[in-house]
Amino acid sequence: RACSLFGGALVTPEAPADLILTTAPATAPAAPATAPAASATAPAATLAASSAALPGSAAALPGSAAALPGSAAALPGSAAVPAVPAFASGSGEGYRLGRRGAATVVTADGPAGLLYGMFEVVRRGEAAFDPALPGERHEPAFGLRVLDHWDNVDVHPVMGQVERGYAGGSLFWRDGRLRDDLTRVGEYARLLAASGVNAVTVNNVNVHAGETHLLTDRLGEVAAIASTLRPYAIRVHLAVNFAAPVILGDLPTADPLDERVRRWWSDTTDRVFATIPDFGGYLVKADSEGQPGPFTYGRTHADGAGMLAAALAPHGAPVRWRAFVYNHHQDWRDRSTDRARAAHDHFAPLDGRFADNVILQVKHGPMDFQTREPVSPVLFAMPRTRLALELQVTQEYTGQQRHLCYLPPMWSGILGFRATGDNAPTLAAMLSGAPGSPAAAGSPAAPGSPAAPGLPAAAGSPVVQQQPAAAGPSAAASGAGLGGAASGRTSGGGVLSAVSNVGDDPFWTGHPLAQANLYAVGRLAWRPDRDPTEILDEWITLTFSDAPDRLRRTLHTLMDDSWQTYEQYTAPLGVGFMVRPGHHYGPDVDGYEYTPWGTYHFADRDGVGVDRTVATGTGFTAQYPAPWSDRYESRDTCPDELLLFFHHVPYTHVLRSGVTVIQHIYDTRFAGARRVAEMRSQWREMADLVDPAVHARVTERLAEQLRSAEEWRDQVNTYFYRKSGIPDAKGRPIH
Ligand code: GCW
Repeated sequence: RACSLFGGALVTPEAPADLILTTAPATAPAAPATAPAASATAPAATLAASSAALPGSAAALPGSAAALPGSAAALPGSAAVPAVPAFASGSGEGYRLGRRGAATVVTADGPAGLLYGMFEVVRRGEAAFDPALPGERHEPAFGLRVLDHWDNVDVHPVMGQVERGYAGGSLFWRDGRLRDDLTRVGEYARLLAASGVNAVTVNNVNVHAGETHLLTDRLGEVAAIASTLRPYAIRVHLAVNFAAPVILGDLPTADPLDERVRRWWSDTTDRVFATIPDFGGYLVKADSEGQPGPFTYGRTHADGAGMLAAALAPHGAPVRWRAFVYNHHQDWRDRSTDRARAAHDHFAPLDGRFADNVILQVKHGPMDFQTREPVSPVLFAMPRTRLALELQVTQEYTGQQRHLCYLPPMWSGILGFRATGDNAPTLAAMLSGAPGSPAAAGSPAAPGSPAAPGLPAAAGSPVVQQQPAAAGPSAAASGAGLGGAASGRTSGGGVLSAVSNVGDDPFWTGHPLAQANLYAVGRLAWRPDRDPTEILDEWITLTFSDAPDRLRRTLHTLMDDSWQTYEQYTAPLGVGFMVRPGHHYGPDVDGYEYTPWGTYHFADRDGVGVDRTVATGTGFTAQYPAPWSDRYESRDTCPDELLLFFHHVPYTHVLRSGVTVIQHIYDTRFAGARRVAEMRSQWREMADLVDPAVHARVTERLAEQLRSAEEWRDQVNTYFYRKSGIPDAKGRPIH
């Protein structure tokens, strides 16, 4: 039961066609319709198709017999599916949904579109069979929608089987080898396809010894995963070790300009494609946190990425090269080094020097997946480079799936950010080439929007426009292949990547409600302008079949603002971190203050925050284009929720809300912890409406969230009271 989240029961067989799935315009007469089944537990009604009504579709449906529960009987001929359907990432995924005669018809651009169209029908349930159903075209905004697993093959002594994994072990690997039984991987594929994801990276970007071999002698294990994912139009990607030619190839060097090295990569890559013809591409973390890279040989990242791109180009596949490069041996005494600057300092000068099939993958913020960060300036600094946005679904810094934290409101603010002015294209539009992103015109959107509770939107700054466009993203956004024009911005497609939050936990994600984050990331990759609340509503419908209004309302109450609640009791006003070093769970205000990682808050007796201004600080604000460079530079225009990211201010600095920084710290810590206590009682009342196992797991997590929120509240408040000597104006207990 816990396994059937957003796929769910869907089919009743052996009826005439109410539903036609086709890859070509349905020219054959539709079969007579029957009334949709009115069963509440099988909302998708009858799913049936005769071969006469489905020109070409039977052969085209990818692995459907095995893949779609209950559909085998309904989809004749699917046994003839070729072993490797011709999926190009991002191609053939669009479809039109509408009525034809008495049937609902999905007319897909290709095999993958059939699959996505079918899931759309499942999502809509009865409504998909409404005779008045309007015709609609659907296409993904992002052509490559990939989940990166930080899964280790061998259990890592510190990080375990899954680095930053909070949902048990890996779905793929166990104790140093591929799992014998990949049934769960197949179910995962269905779950991902239902959300719209089309690629998975099967191993950690920190590529240790065991994972390094996946590229060569252990490639069979990757091929087995690829076969399991393939029926759901999901391709496999591999994180590779830059030093592989030395480790695996017995070469004395991994220098990207050395001919032997280049040949090794090219031969090795040819073998990968001979084994897995629809292999998706490589992912590389180089010269970062101890991983090897081109710097060892005095080469640039463009050289390093170019070598892999050359090996992949004949196969039409990309290398995703991560921009997460910074000095992790920083000296806290050296105030001139600023980790936030690092990615831009390293990569912006290389704009225009990356090969066509290199995709530079950029974390959404300049630091590291904090609860609140501005959008990374790298995303606006490289017009001649294909860029991917990297989000983190796994909740490393947002409560580790013990805390309830629905992340799409954060992602929505990022995707809707307009860097170059209030009427400029959104980030999503820039990256995907899709013109239709949040609000074509109107109020500005800002990173870090919406404003945190207690903080009004800054004048002339952060209000996210989240109203969905009337139709899906335009045809220009249809995912083109990856081998085309130099810029992902103009060729259409684009890449949205996200670090997965899934493991072998029976609920997939540890916290059962964290499944909503996984679902939403796929949905936002199709339509970045969708309202997070609406996506949550969709997830509730699919997950809690028959959800009565009381449950639906409570889930919204618990989840809609849970990211802001988390922010309220953790690090204030965008300053970040303050977590326990190493595992990153729970409060430790000075935990990183004197470490080499470059993650400081600089609190002293007078004030707190990092001065990143041009005038007196590290100059980071200048990495943004106008007008945001100016807005961030000035305390008066910097959005309050990011104030301490950009400025060091006195505790008595008055925020737009009218309260001082110190009073804001106290007020929001108390409010956040209080809110968690309410959440716990609200959930308790759902006991009769939810599966007991799910209810029990969420109850246990909320108890821990409350304990932890109170710990955060008390440590942060006490710390700042001791530093500032300024008491809480409301006289509440501070220790
Ligand atoms: O946030 C940091 C994590 C590391 C991770 C790294 C990265 C996979 O703490 O565990 O390594 O980011 O993104 O490469």
